[in-house]
Amino acid sequence: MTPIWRTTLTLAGAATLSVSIAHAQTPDLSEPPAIDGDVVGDHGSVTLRMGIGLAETSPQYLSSQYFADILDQRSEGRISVNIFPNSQLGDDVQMMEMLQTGSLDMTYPSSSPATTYVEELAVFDLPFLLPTREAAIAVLNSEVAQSMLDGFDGTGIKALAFSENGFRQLSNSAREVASPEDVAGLDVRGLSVRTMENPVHLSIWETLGANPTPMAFGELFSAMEQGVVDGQENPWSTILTSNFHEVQDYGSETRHVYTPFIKMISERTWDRLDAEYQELIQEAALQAAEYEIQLATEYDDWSRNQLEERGMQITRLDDDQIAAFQEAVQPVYDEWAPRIGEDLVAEIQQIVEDTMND
Ligand code: TK8
Repeated sequence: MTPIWRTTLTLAGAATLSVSIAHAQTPDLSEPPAIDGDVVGDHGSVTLRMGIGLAETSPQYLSSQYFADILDQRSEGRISVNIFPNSQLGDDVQMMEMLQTGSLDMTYPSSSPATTYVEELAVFDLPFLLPTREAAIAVLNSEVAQSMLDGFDGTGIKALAFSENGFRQLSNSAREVASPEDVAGLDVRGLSVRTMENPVHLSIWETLGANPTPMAFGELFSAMEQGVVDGQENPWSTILTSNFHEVQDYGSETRHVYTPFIKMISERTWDRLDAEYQELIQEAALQAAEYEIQLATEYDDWSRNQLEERGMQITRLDDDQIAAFQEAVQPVYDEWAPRIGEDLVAEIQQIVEDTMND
């Protein structure tokens, strides 16, 4: 499945020539870690249906395959996972609701739309809170993060593990963006930007003078293609593996938010499983999350370079330019930090600081 770029060259006085340029579909990726650990006892056959938002080339999908492989091998084929990519079963919000009713077993949404279940997760939506991947991972591994996962208890959803979606970058089809003023558009209208279904994200883009529209991820490509919105923000790997460059000319390396993914299972499904199967699924979720972070890391800059190669104009922002964005979104902190909890924000900031001082 090599993606092919078809370019039509018209040679003077000659027939039209169609040239295909093959692009690598993935970077050089680490092999998944060897699967070890005992085979679990026979507690019957189980098939888990798992819906995800992203495409088959994404770290989200590739790590989900690894998750499925661990369960397959360590149960001698008794636990199988069917992965449904590309939001084909629904978007993040819908799939979480399906977990609650038991009509879907597993999903892997961003934390942002999950704030309706666990409000504290909104701390991840605060702009420029997590400056480096190292800091982000330290937060994901912290006790305070674990208590957010525990916060799902009783919602009908069991949250198994955090993983990485990644640093979000702005893309759009209207103009180059290097400053908050470019977002707001001084002489022209502000950019219309699709956001995740999350109030902090709405607030970020409103504050920057954009015209934000919350929308399901699965509807985004055609919304951009039809010009319903000018742009969106997601990690480079998502922009690439979702082919957004086909409908987006400009990218800006804003890194304005780092959002995690959360691997989830329906409590109805969970409660039906034997304890030994539960333990295996929990362990596999953590191993797959770790592998995904590695894949996402390998994808990140590579994806940006691929996008550039495929014709997207990418604007890299220097420290001063990032600082200008940071300053512009300060009102988002003033509004949201008290609502999310000043103590929680301070606790996360402390973890970040500790990683910077190491
Ligand atoms: C995929 C989503 C997506 C997220 C978004 O299901 O909605 O923009 O970043 O990747 O979780």
